[in-house]
This record gives sequence, structure tokens and C-alpha cells, in this order.
Amino acid sequence: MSTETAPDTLKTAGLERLSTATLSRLPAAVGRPTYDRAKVTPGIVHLGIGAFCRAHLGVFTDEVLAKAAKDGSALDWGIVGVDLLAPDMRAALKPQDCLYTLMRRIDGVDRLQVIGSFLDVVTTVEGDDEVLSLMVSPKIRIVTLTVTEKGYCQDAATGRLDESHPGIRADLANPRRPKTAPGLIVEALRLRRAAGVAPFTVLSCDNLAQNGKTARRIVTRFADLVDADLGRFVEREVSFPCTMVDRITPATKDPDKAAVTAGLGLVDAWPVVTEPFRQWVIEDRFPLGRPAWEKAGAILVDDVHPFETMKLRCLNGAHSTLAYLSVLLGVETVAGAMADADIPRVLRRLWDEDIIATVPPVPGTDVTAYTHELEKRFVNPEIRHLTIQISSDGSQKLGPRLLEAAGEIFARGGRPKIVPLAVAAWMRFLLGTDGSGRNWTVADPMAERLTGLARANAGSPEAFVDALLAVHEIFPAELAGNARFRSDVVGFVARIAADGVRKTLASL
Ligand code: CS2
Repeated sequence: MSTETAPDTLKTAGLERLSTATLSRLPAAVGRPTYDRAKVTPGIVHLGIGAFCRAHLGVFTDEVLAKAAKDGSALDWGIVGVDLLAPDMRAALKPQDCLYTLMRRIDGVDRLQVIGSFLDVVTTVEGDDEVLSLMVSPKIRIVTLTVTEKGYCQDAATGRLDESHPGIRADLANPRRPKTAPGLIVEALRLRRAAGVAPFTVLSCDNLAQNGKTARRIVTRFADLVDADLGRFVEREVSFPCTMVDRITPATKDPDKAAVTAGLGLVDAWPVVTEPFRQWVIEDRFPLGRPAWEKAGAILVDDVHPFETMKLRCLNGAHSTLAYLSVLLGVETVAGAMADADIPRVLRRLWDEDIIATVPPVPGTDVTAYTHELEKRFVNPEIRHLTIQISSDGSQKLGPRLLEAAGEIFARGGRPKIVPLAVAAWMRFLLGTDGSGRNWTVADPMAERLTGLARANAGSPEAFVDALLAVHEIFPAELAGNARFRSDVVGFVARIAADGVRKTLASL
């Protein structure tokens, strides 16, 4: 599910739209598909078309198609994107034949590449028939997902399907007309089975711990609730490889769109701005085959777990810590946070004192060096990554990014130093105001409950922390019941209340 909104229409008078017909007019420096898109057939349905998937899946697949055209192999891995939330992406991309521009920004240089791997964009918003009939087609051999953490409709603390989730309840009541990602996948698998079509591979590309295992657990349980026999079939027959995807890709903003339009001399209604770095690690379990993504630099492995733990805890854990502190301090971007007097020091301590020791050995990677690379990536001022964007969905993000690591540190007899500060900052963030006129929106599927609890208990640091630690969907019982963890979080909440965030950080 895309969390972006369409960039506002800019004044682009006199300029034509990017499209198949206008490709030949692009300046020579702009990259473009070197394969005949008319010959490409769909092999992948992607659920949740936003910036993130267009900066990795779309790009890796585009490069594979270019290589396939060169060596004469089949061009049968085109992608059809599905927007589960709104028709906006379809409205933006269809008039440009689903072409879009990837803009990589670094050191004042913008590199533009027009990507051709998306063949179509459909939406479930106006009915799901088109989507389901596509997902049932034998041509489709992989269903990829970037639906964000909340799109899995899971209980964040246990990783099980949240059967009280309104979307899941609606889909269980009407499983032939699903709206959620688990509902759509299960209905498509049921229809395929009835038609004698082998199941597709389900490839989660979201930032979840063991994302393939999570997808399997959620989808299997949903199928089981629809029909126990279907549940067993999914369990037995469907492959859910885990993946780790890494590319910092903020939501596209109007100035990005203007820069792309200027570079193309054509209007692209919804380009993607991203950093040069990219990494995609994938477990190689695809019964119906897959694009040769390794030809575009993807790493195919037997076990993604160490890579994913490194990325989730080091990159995303630091992002979330930085985001809550920044919103409280009024720092708008990640690059701004890296120029702050205190935040970079907090992140270094988070990595060195808490996180790095919890990451298992990662083949071919020095985890400490990886965190130094992250500092450089975060500093990139040309990527305007808003801290408020990263602050969203904390209820879903805290567990895999920070709380699991804290639990492991305690289990080994240690005591996390910075994770309690990150948790305290998130709790304070839930109040939605700095108390002196600066307010922000808490975007979270649990926002109403969490902000209600925060406000009702704001008078006492102990009551405030206890009320939030008791939210069992976020905090595993063992961590919530850990007296040392509680007292450290209470300590930070009390210091922030008494002295403010700046003084708390400076005195660390
Ligand atoms: C970020 C991620 O918004 C967030 O929560 O931490 O989107 C992050 O930029 C990506 O995972 C980078 O690969």
C-alpha cells in the first residue's frame, strides 16, 4: 500500500508527457529501456505500488529485462502493480504507459533513468475482479509485496494474524471479495487451485523480521479460517522466501517532480527519488522460476536472516530512534538530524552499545563498517527524507527494529542503554505536541488508542510508561514486565518532561 500522495500538479505548460511515443525525445544522458516493451509479458503481480518497490523491484527487473533482450532469453517477467489504497498511482502512470523516472541524487548530480518493467497498474479500490483474474493467470508466477508493516494485519508483538483487525474481519465475512493483502492472496490461491494452476511464490519485500515467515504465517492462518483444507494446501504448497530490501526512498515531493521534468524535458507525473545505494538479498525458493535478479546484483542466498537482522536493527532501528527524537526537537529531515549537535552521538551509541552485538555474523559483511556506511547514507542532504514520514506506524516498527534486540540483550544478562531512550521518545511523541505550540500528527493504525493512553496518563511518568508498556500488541510480556527496562524508560520520560529533549541528550 502506497503511503504517498500524488504530488500536486505543477505548471508544466507546453511540455509533453513521458510515454512510449516520447521516449525517443529524451536527452541522451537519460537512461531508458533498451528492450522492446511491447514484447514483455507479465510474470509478477506486485501488491502495494509505492516509491519503495519502484526503486528496487522495478529497477532490478528492468535491468534483467534489458539483459534478457540482449541474450535473447524470454521477456516474460514484466510487472503489474496493484494499488490497494487509492487509484492515484494508476491515474499518474497509465497515461505515461507505466513508464516512470528513477532519479538518483548524490553530490549535486542527478542521474535519471526511465524504468520500463511495470506494464500496467491496477487498483482494487473500484473492485477486485481485474486483480484477481490477473493473479489467477498461469503467466503470473510471483506475487511480490510492499504493503508496509501494517498491511500484514498482524499482532505486532506475536506476529500472528490479528483476527479482530477490521479489514480481516470484513474479508473473512466476504472472502470472495477481498480488500486486504492476505485476503487477496488467499482468494487468488484458492481460485488457482480450483483451476489446476500451480500456486505462485509469495515474496514479501517489507521491513519485517523474517518477512517470508510472517507472510506465510498470516496467509496460512487466513486460508485456514476460510477453509481448513485450503489452509493445509497453502502450508504445504506455497513458497514464501524471505528477502531483505535496502534502499532509502522518501515519498516523492513536488520539487523532485520539477527536477525530473526539467531533466527529461517531459512531464513525469510520479517519479521516484532515491539514493545510489541498493541491496536486495533473496532466499532462492521459487518453484515456478524467477527473473535472473542476480544479473542485476541481487544476492541469492539460502538464509536471509542475518542480513535482515542487520538491516532492520541497524538501519531501520536508527531511523526510528532518529525520527522520534527529531520530531520532538523540530528537526525535519534525516540529513538535518545528522547535522544535529547530539543525535549522531546517540545513534553511534545505539549501534555500538546496544545493537551491533545482537546481529548474527553476516556473510561477507563487517557490521560495524555497515553502520559507518549508514552514517554516510543518512548524511546525504540531497535525499530529503522527512522524519515525520519515518515516525509513522511506530506500533508496527518498534518490535522488529528495537524491542527484539532489547529482549535479546536482557536475555544475555546485559542492559540496553539507548533503546529505552528511543522508546521514551516514541511515547513522548504520542502526545502530538511539544507543549509550546508545535504539533504533529501521529500516523499509526493504533493512533487513537495510543494517543488516548498517552494523554490520559501524561501527568505521571510512571503511569504514562505503564499504560503504554501494557499494550501487549507492541511490547512482549517479558520486556514489559522487566523492571530494569521499565525503570530506564521511566527515567528518560521523566528527564524529557523535566528538562526537555535537548538537555536529556546533551547530558547522556
Ligand atoms: C524507513 C524505511 O520509513 C521508514 O520507516 O526506516 O523506509 C527505510 O528508509 C528503508 O527501509 C531503507 O531501505
